[in-house]
Amino acid sequence: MARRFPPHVLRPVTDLDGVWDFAYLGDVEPDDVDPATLVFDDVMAVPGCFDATPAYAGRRGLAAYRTRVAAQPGLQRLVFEGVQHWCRVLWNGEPIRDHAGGFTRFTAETRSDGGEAEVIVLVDNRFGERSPLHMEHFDWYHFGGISRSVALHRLGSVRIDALAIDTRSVEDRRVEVRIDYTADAPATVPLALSCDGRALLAEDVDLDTAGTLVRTVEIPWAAPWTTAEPNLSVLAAELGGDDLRERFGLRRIAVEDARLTLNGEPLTLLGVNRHELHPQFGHAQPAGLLIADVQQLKDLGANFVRGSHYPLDPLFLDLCDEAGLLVWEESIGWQYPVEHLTDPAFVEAQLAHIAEMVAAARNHPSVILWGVLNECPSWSEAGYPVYERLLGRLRELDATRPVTYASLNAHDDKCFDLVDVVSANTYPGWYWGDVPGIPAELDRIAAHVDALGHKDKPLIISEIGAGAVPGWNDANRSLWTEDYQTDLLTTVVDHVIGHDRISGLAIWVFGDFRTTEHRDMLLKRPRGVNDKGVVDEYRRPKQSYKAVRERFRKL
Ligand code: ADA
Repeated sequence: MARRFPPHVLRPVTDLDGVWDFAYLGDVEPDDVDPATLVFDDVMAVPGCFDATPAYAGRRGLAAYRTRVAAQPGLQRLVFEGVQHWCRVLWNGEPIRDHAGGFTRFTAETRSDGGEAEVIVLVDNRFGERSPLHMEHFDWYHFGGISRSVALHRLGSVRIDALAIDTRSVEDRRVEVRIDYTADAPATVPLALSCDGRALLAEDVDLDTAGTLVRTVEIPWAAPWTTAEPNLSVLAAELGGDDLRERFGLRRIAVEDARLTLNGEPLTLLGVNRHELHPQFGHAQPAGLLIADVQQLKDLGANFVRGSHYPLDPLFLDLCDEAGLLVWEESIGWQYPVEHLTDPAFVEAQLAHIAEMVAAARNHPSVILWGVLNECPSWSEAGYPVYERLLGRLRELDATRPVTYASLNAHDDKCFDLVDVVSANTYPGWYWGDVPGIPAELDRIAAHVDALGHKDKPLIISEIGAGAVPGWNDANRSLWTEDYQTDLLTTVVDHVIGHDRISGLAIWVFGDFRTTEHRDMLLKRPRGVNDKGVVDEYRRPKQSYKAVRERFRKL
């Protein structure tokens, strides 16, 4: 997998990315598949999305991927960084794991006697009960496939399952290190911590069959992580012959006087929402594309990116760490109806998904905010307990970052008391109202939030924008032209920059992207594309890009 540091040096890991055997099965239930009779008559890229290739464009159904691996005797762990959006993993024909939900890392484990093994992954991109997190009406195209990297880890008798590094004091260069482990049997084994190649600690520890080791260490040479100087360190843990490395930055994110602060300095967040979609690759994001996106975000003068509306590619977060970009990382969601939001099966699936999101992203200094449930029923009494549960879970998993969600309509929202940061999506000048009315509407939102008693919470305009068909201009500067989009976005940016109450802006959206096949939505999306991007789906800048860039870069 493409990362910017090696997570393992001792543990044997085989990268399984490449070209796998492929069979499109279509309208077949996973339980009815006999792996012995599968005919693999095609090939597919891993990572990749099968329905982003011309041969399978538009297909919704079951697909089978196959590869062969060299196993060693003992415990084998397959690590999937993301599969869209339901899958069953089979090892030599035996199911070893089902997983629901795209965009997050999960593992599948089995014991092997060694030798060659066949790995089959049944991948389902249909909507329905098996995939409660994904719904057809969402405003993006749900591409299917093994969309992120896969690796095979060969495990010994002691395993480091997670390594969390939290800054405890920037001034004292102090971090807390937590190691989750499992072991075949209780044992006394050596533990060593090092950072940037320098030893920090070495001792013997008594292990149970599962547990967490917590140590606090000082790293005197580490400089703080800031947007201007994104200093990073790599911490390595070794335990009983196994190892895991994580990269982190010394930094403290907090809410002070209605602003988000980074190491005590107030932040003004200026940026964009960003989908991980591409016409040719679907949700799979080649490294070159991620690098190009980060280059463009920096060129735009953005310091902030909201990962709308699901957990982002781990390499993108690595690149944001290095570029000093600030990231809002959120769990999957898009206007779930109340009945769906309150369904216990959905809540359980969200809780599992949130845990996977936090596990994968918690050590990235660029991630400054956790979010949930974009534009869901935070206006309903019934929705309140679900927001409370999910936001509460985020806080339990990580007390070091503020939590938020993007509200569909700030004026009738009922859940703002549950967040640290209030975030409002709003489309004046597009779905309603006009461009000259935008400043008054933004002020009205700010006044309303204050009147509700949330004066002390930072306020972010988490979405605002207008559609622009690439290259479309006319003398009337009318809806769908690049001219209109430019007028709207410059009005927004000019009003938000220097605003005494609004300290964050995420323009909707960075790049154009394919929308759902749902007819109601297609009728509102020329070319089947949500074209509110400041660049098109191939990242070619529109007129608005230049205008926003001029303004963002002044800061
Ligand atoms: C909403 C939603 C976005 C997108 C946007 C739009 O605010 O959160 O995902 O659908 O509207 O383009 O209308």
